[in-house]
Amino acid sequence: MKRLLASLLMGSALLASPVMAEESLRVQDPWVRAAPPVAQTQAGYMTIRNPGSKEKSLVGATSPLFSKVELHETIQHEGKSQMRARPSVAIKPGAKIELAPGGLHLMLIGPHKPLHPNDKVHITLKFADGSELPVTAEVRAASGEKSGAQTDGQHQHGHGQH
Ligand SMILES: [Cu+2]
Repeated sequence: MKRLLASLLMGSALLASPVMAEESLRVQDPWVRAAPPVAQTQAGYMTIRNPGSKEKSLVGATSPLFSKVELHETIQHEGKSQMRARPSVAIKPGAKIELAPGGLHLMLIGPHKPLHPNDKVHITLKFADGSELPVTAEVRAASGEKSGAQTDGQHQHGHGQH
């Protein structure tokens, strides 16, 4: 986790662009689920906190490794799990949104190359106010989920649960 924070901080220092009002947003634990090479979509997950005083609205994302990125939500409809696109997701001041298996996620569409566990995926989050936030996600096997609905808690990680 220390290493992750360090790289996030470095990332924002390198990107000293004019539009940095979104610096107040904090992204935690960004990861992309590994998929078989034939898969045309992969899901991206993370937690985004807004410690600022203004609501932020996530409206999309891009990645150089994928043709397109959409904002999706998995919902239960008549007993079946379905995905639907979301045009935006609001993050209220002092609140957070969780992109996690079984709920909100980034749908990464059309991979330009196969990705393997531990690969890094650069993703740029886009907000309604025109600001952008660069994120580096790590590719993990599905079994590498830390807090997903499909794990049973038997995985041990050095940094405690919050
Ligand atoms: Cu999806």
